[in-house]
Amino acid sequence: VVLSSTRAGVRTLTLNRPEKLNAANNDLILTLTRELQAAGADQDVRVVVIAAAGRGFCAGQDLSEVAQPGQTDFTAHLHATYNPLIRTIRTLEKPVVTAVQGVAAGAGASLALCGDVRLWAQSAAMVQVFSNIALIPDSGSTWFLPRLVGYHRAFELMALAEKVTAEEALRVGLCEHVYPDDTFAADVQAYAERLAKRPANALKLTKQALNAALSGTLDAALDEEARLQQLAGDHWEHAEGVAAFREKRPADFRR
Ligand code: LHQ
Repeated sequence: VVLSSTRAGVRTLTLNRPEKLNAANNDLILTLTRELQAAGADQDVRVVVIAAAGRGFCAGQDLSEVAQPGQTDFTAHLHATYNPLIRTIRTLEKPVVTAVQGVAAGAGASLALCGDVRLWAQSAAMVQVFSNIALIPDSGSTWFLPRLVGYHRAFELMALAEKVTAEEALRVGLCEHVYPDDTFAADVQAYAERLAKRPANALKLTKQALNAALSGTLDAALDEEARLQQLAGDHWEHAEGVAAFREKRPADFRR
């Protein structure tokens, strides 16, 4: 259900249930979570890409595998599957790129949004589809979306389940770049390789600082910066960056 490959420090995890637009069943969610944890622990992996096979990115919960309405323990299901997945991505000590090449719906939209970098193909789209089946957005969408587009656009997208095109996504900040469909995989790999050449320890601490800052006060963020800056400054990467600057050469952070 999830394919894994590694090239030039980039681990690509590909959702692989294309006939169902990569709708998420337990197997897919738990396998992806395990693969992310393995990538986090692998010294050779500097960047993780979550990609998808076929014409959809992820259609959210596989609706053919949920129990009859009224008989599902949604709270337990979220705690056991989607919530650990989203937490794993947000706490992974490496950049996670979500490469969205088709429709990202429901929990699949949440997954698309929660990457550190979000790259979309021209034909990609996001739908906060939950209200179509009279559920509420989950898997982090209620946290991410209003921070990206503001409360009101988030509410409208959630209430009406309208498709957001790649053009709008780029304009409003739901993704960082949009690439042509036919070169998408190569463009994603090239972007991820650029990221893989950056200082891994500094990016790890940057992710940690940003995550803390997003849910804290300015005072707390200033304190956290001061704490984490020590960890960055004491690392060999900092010495290499400064030496490279003085010697007027590119820094080599890949050790
Ligand atoms: C699917 C699905 C799907 C199964 C397309 N399941 N087969 C968390 C906790 C617990 C429970 C509930 O949920 C959650 C969080 C959630 O994610 S709730 C939201 C669940 N997802 C949806 O409601 C999305 C349902 N799908 C759609 O609205 C459309 O399929 C989208 C907008 C994703 C794509 O539309 P199209 O491009 O027109 O494709 P399609 O509808 O023709 O789908 C292609 C095939 O994929 C089709 O199968 P078939 O055998 O007819 O070819 C669909 O049945 C299947 N599929 N989504 N979630």
